[in-house]
Amino acid sequence: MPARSDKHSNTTQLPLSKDLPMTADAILKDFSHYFGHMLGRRTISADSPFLYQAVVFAARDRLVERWGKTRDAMESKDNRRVSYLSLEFLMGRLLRNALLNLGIEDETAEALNRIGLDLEDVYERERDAGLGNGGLGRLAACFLDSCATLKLPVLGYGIRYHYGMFHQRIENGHQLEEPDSWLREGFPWEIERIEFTQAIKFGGRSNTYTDKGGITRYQWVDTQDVLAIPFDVPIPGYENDVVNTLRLWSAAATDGFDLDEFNAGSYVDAVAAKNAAENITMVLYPNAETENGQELRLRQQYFLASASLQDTIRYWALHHGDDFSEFAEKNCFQLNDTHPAVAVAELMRLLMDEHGIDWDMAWDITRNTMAYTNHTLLPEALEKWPVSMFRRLLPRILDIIYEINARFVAEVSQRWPGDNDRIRRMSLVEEGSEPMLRMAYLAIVGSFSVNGVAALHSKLLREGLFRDFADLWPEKFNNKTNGVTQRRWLAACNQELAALISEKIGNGWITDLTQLSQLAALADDANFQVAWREVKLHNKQRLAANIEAKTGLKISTDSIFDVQVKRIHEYKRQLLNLLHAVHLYDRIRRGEGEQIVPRTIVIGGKAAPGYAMAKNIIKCINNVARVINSDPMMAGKLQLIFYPDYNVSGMELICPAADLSEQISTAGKEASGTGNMKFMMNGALTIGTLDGANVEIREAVGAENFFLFGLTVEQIEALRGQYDPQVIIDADDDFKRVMDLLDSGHFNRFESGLMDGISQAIREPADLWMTAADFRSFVDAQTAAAEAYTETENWTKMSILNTAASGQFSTDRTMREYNDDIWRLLPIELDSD
Ligand code: 26Q
Repeated sequence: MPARSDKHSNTTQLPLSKDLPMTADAILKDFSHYFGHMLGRRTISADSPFLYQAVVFAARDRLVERWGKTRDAMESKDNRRVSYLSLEFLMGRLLRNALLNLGIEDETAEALNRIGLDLEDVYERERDAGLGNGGLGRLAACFLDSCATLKLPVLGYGIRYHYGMFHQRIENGHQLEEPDSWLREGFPWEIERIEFTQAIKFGGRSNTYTDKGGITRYQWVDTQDVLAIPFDVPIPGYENDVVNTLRLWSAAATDGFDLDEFNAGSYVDAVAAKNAAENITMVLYPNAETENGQELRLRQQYFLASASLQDTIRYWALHHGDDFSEFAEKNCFQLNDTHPAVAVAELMRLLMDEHGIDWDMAWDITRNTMAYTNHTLLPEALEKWPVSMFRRLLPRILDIIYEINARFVAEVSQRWPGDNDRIRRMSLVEEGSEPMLRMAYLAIVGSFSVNGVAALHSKLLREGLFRDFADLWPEKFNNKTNGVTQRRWLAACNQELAALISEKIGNGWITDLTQLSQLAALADDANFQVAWREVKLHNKQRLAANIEAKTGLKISTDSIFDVQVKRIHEYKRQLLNLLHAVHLYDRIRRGEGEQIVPRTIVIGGKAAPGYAMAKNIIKCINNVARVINSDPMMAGKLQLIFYPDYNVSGMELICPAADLSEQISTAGKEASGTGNMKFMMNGALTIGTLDGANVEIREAVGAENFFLFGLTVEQIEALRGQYDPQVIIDADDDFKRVMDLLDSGHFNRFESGLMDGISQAIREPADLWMTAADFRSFVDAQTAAAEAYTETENWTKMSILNTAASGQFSTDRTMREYNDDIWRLLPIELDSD
């Protein structure tokens, strides 16, 4: 390859040697080199972390070659690119996915086989990269996989937290949080790029001066700077030689960090103070949507936004110097919720203060590059920051937000003269004793696109939460229904089903999931049904073994696997699921055991450490589980399992094994859901409300293949104010018995008062989640599901039809829609194409 140079930089490139072969021989040779020479180990024992690391290095070499070629292809074209800004990337394990996408899973397994090792054991050695809380973070990870597969030039920007999502341990039924030191044995996928380090400003004050041309300019001075060091993770596309990048920023103190200021005390204290800087990327906030206002969290947000924007501008300057006239045509920043929304003001600052651009042009550029995705309908979850905190931490950014707001308010009053109420509602600053900045409004005002994540959610955003803004700028608002990547969520995690499907319809579905619709023609085929059931049984056996290893409980694979796994939150209504479990327990105890279809209820998920009600729900589930699982009357009929430390790897075992997927949130509260899609793809039937993407799932698969229950959004809203749960309970014998059992102390013999909180929550007329309102229709839908399960052939048919109808829930489709409507990117063209 010829050395290449650039207009604004004088770099040349090291020519790469010949491509590494993708054979078992070559992989074994590289593995041996890394294990023996680089890591300096001789003893091969199955549980050594170095084995795993050496396998990764052998795979990474092959990724690095393709990575370089992808970068060359992008740089030679100067095409438009997208930066996906997200505080969370919930990647999980990377090895199986990388080998699958590189097309060398068999070769690697063969190489390891020759030295008596099992690739599956090596996979198990990898720790989850748990850099996210749940849906929003996992969505970002699925997006990266699909963008690389579609060859879209999308760069993920995130934070390299030292501690990811906490590990959940259950002790006496309580959740205990343990730190996730996922980096302790190293993260062999990453490459540190110290050459792209950026300095991030905090504190200080904003200062004006007059430049040579007599123009007033602003400077942010006397700051305490923190360094942002990027670590790159390769993101391979599926068998297409594209490797995209996830760039994760890590904080470090500057060399001269504050030594002057702290020298007054002592040198050792001053050096210790460096810790404060490095704290920024220490830990992922494991928050519930509603916990807000922590200063360190705001530092994280600004740190990510500033580092990523500076990195983009650094790259821009390589090719364009200080000419920003085409910047907006060539760049787009997708904001994953409001978490990085401060980027709107930071881009303004960089363009004006550091590159001398005037307000109007800077604003034009900003508004044409930023796009915002909303992920919540809960009004209390909208991010707000105290103005006072901004003034202290980010004074120059606050100036800019005030100026954006002044101009925006002028625009609103021109459109609706005298409508002061509207101005107060729409202002970026919420007035009050402690004035607050409304980050969602900043994101809307500063973006050219605002999208929701499911059809219903986007409609409710336009008509409810963001109605004033949709009146002003209807063209900004759009929907992009979420998806999941079928490479991880079917091909990799359910290899037996994947093989069965490919045997019948070929493997085109791996890159075109709509091809699964061809399975519908086989839904009645008796032989195919037998094979389909056999795969499900194997997956249930695999999960049963995993549950036994984790909890010591043996579960029956003949029973319906009825699964609800997701973060614990009142709106997701794990409590409703628990009420049903208690109802089944009560029916069996009152002698209806013969009529009960054997069922194993699995509930898993983490509670935010500060969310007392969610933690109490976990404790109550565990208490009820202990009573049910130790009652001989329940044997062979009913089991209740709390799955501890639910995470991405857990879901990879759970979703292939599920028969019934619980998607039971209060209508109008779950923005989309993505677990619902993973279950459907793997042949589970859904029991669910008309909420989030459930609506589209039901439309796709047909009402007859979906167990619908519960009030609609409209009915929920109509009921508010006159909701009386006690009347509902009193009118329903089954419900009354369930509540009596909860209140009697039956599940908390030596823990008096334990159930009071949840019992009161269910009886509370102001209960936002209206659990009692949906009890009866939920129980009826569960009965219908159980009956349907006993008709084995028809159940199998419905299961096949669910997989067959899941084609539209691929993130490949989602990414195409983002690209058609928002990003408008051209695919990367490799030399080999
Ligand atoms: C807030 C304040 C302080 C610190 C952290 C946070 C915080 C962190 C994570 C707030 C929200 C989140 C995560 C939200 C989330 O996962 N939302 C889910 O996004 C999915 C992808 O679009 C949807 O499918 C789910 O419906 C939605 O709940």
